[in-house]
Amino acid sequence: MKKSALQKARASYQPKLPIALQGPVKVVEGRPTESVADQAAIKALFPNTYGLPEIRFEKNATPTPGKPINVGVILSGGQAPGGHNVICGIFDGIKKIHRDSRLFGFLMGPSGLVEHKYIELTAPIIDEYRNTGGFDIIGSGRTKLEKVDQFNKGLEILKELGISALVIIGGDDSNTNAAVLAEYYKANNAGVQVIGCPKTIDGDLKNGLIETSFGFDTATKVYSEVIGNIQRDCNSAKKYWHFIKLMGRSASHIALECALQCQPNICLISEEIQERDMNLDDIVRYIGDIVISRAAEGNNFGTVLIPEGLIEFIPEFKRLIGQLNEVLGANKDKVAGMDEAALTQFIFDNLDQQNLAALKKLPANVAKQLMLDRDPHGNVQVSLIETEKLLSGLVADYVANNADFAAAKGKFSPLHHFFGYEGRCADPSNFDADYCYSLGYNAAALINAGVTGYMSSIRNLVKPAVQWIPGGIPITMMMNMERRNAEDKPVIQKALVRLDGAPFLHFAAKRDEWAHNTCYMYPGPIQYFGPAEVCDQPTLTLKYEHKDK
Ligand code: FBP
Repeated sequence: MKKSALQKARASYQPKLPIALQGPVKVVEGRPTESVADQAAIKALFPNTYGLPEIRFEKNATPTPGKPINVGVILSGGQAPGGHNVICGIFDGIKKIHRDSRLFGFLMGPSGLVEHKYIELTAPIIDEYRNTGGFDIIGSGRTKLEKVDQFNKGLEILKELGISALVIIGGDDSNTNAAVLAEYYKANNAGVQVIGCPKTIDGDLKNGLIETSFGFDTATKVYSEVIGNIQRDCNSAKKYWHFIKLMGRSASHIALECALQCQPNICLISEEIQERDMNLDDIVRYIGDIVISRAAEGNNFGTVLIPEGLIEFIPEFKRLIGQLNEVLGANKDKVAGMDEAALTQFIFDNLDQQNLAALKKLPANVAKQLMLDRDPHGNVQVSLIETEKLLSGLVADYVANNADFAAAKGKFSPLHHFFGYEGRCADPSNFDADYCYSLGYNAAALINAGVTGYMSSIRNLVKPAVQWIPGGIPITMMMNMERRNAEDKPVIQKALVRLDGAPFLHFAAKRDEWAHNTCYMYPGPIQYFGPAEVCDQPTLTLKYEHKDK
């Protein structure tokens, strides 16, 4: 395969490892853990993997002889920069334990395990993918691994290949499934350990012990570069309002991080909109009033960042989506064969008046999207909803009817962007390259320690990589019970933007100034080579959160 100059130079980058993982390790066990909520229910569902202690690895003076291990790996869900380095870290980690260890990659996500589709990841393959973006080494998929027959089908191939540990690299849903699988294999003495790794550009798989998910750093840096470029264009021509939707299925961490990096005129934070019980008209008024006041200063331009998941947080639409989920979840078999017209009618007949009114308020394409398109986890496919166009259209109507805007001879010319896929497969930043390699290497150490149902954890991430703290967190510790598809399920609690957290508070303190003055920042492209203060900086979210501690 022909390689670009950067690909060639980047291939030889040696990711930095925490000092504790650079040689033999010893396991330090913490106290038994509890789940974040619903302890009795989670304990009953995970009798074999509940309450396990946290684990920390420390440097050990004496090496212990290791045995060869066969390990399987799965990439699950949306791509995130650094996934290949997790796999490289696992490979190098298990080879360090014993040179006869082998790594097998299941193809196209969890379905590869169930359908017995795999390849052996050998050194030449691994070397092709070091420090590269994408998940193409084995592919990814969104099949939900949740049924006993899937677990048993998976076990057949694991046994056949002599695999005694499986690493699932995924987001909150996939790691929830990893915990369920770990419990099942433990309960059935299957002899297979299951380890999770925290992946998602959305940044919402984090808690007191998992500081960030991998990919968030690189993806937000890519988006911030482009937002900065748009802002410079916008400030040069001074004639467009740019409505920029940013990925992040539910949480607004990506939008918030990009706002901190770029200082746009407006950034909506879904969690705040929900907390303040703002409806669509309130949001339009908020944006419109800023457009009008900037027009009064002769500034008919600006930038608006919109989190992808916004619609689900506007209380009137959240209620609607909640009832849609209930109705469709409870009637799975009935609706399965319906055509679009029949399904629409079924939904209209089953929604209450308030929710029907909310649905009818939306333009036809958005309403259709809410009703018809779901992913395999039952989630609304928010990335397909064009909220940026919905909002700019409503803002155009709002300012057109405003006397001050007319008196100022204001102009409103919106342009639309959606940044998501542009960042998901970028070459990992130094931070993600190091973090991912460490997560993988650490997963190998967890396997060697004999544990199951743990998530690979690397902490102290605002410090240089050598000072990072490796270890493992029982996945059950992050769980609570939530309503999904009309059923109560144990799931990892999603980390939404905290309105009392330092990143949001910093943004909230500055946003009025950013709205009315033009304070744009231009972060520029990710730098892979150069001084650490340019190349190795973590996200501002991580920095502010650490200061908060
Ligand atoms: P994960 O939660 O699986 O990491 O996916 C993140 C994400 O990029 C979201 O931001 C986005 O809503 C979704 O994937 C889009 O997924 P797809 O490309 O499968 O439609």
